Amino acid sequence: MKTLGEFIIEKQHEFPHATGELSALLSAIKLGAKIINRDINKAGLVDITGTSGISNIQGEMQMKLDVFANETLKAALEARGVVAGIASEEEDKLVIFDNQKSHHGKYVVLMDPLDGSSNIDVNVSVGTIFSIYQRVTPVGQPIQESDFLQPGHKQVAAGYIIYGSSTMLVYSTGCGVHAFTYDPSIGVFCLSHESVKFPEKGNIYSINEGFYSKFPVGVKQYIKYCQQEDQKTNRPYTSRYIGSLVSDFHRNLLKGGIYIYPQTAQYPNGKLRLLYECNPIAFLAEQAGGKASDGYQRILDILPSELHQRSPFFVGVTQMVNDSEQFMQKDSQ
Ligand code: P6P
Repeated sequence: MKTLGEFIIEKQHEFPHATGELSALLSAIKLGAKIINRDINKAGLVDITGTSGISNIQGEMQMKLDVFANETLKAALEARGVVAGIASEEEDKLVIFDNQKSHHGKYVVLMDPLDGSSNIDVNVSVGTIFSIYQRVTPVGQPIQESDFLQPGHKQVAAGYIIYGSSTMLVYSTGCGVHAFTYDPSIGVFCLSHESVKFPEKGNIYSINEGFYSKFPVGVKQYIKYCQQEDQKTNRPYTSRYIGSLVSDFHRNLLKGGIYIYPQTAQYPNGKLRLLYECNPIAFLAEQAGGKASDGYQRILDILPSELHQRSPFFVGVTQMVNDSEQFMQKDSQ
């Protein structure tokens, strides 16, 4: 059994110039994940729409789990002194870590602390998504938005934690995708899937078909393609949609599939956030031999213009993303 901590250090030693700062950062995320996991498992006791009515030992009322997850990860990252600041779905603006040590941190982190949190009150799995960059402004000065508005291919590392039937941490530093399963009896993440790759072919498609009438024609045509009978290409595919990006992506990564959240009438630029949902998942997808686009261009090449901008998202088995792009591009001609 190899723990996440051992694996991180082992991988660090493969980089002669590694200073251990990224290892410290990943360990902070590991700590945050353990704390969030503990409270998610008590979710039945916490009224996620507000406070639980239960006060903790400091006499503070328990807070909504996604706010709790955000505060937990912020505190863990700030304490390590290697992160200069963060951007989060739970924060309108970027958060500069004000302590002296963090001013010299060379990394910034973007995160969705608890994606799919609306599923918690129906006991459906949810996730934390994180994305790590080296800052572009000089170390020692306060970070700026430009440190965060980098194209996704500049990511140093990315990953997610999925709080499901088991809790797993899945990440990549650009040398493959590795997955660790949490063993609560000893409080460690153990390596369970090394160098995860998408299957060559997939037959699962994940999309909220309730919005079918609002989808672009190319998406409608691709859905019909997935539903057609064709033995040679193993169609019809299976429709699976949990409504939690991390859960849908994780299943499709292991079993082979595509997840699509396209532009709709309600979300003309797509619903998912480019910086802390699409980019980290796209980074993992490519590291696992898959593909991620907005239907037309590579997600990781998009130059962001604002922290919370949205993007249409097509991610999964390369062949399946290619097929969907063909319908999108034919439709736009
Ligand atoms: P819809 C959760 O709110 C989320 O951001 C993703 O995790 C999920 O895939 C998607 O939105 C679900 O959106 O519109 O299908 O409920």
